[in-house]
Amino acid sequence: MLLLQFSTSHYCRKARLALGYKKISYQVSNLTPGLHILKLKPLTGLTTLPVLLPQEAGQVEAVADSTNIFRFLESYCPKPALFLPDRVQQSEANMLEDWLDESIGTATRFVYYHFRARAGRAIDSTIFSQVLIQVVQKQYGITDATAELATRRIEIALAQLSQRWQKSTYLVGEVLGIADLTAAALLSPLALIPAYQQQYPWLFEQIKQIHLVCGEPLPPGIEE
Ligand SMILES: N[C@@H](CCC(=O)N[C@@H](CS)C(=O)NCC(=O)O)C(=O)O
Repeated sequence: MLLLQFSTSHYCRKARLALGYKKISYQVSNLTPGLHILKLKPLTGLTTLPVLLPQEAGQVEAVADSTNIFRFLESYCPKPALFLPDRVQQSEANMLEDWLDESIGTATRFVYYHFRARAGRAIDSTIFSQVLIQVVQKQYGITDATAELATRRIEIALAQLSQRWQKSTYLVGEVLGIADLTAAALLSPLALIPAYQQQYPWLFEQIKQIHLVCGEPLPPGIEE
């Protein structure tokens, strides 16, 4: 299998966690932001990464979107399961996964790039990195005001996740599932922001444990 990705994308990390959890061997191809559209549009009709190419007879050519990649991997390799056998619990996990994907992953992007362009500039102050950050900020409309709204959304999300994770180790049910992997990947960029490290140590411990279970290298800002 081949995973088309941006190496630093938290949505691509989400797909890698699932591949790792299921111990599926795969290779990655890192696309260049901007030029990625030339490859993706004809392949999937979308412009976003990750995209998984199963590269096997009898399988689809390409699976676009991290949520679809979860579904594909579950049917391709059912064990270990990422979907819960209880339908009600899985429905709750689906809802959490969608909320994390559509709302919280985006909010993390806003807070992270806003930080990287200002107080976190020293993380990588090269012209290339700073130009890329400016392009991302323009593309998504990241400003002081929109980053502030995103910060509030993350606060609400972390209150919800802390209740669930502290109650039972997993967000839904008694085993690791799609909601856990999604939260671990999509909140991981916050590890580079000192204020989050100070206020939410349990979050980064949980992200670390999930990465270890999945055999995925730890995100920047989280140490062994
Ligand atoms: N809902 C999508 C979101 C993926 C996404 O936003 N990917 C970003 C990288 S983090 C991307 O490819 N952006 C490039 C673009 O929109 O052209 C998923 O879960 O796969």
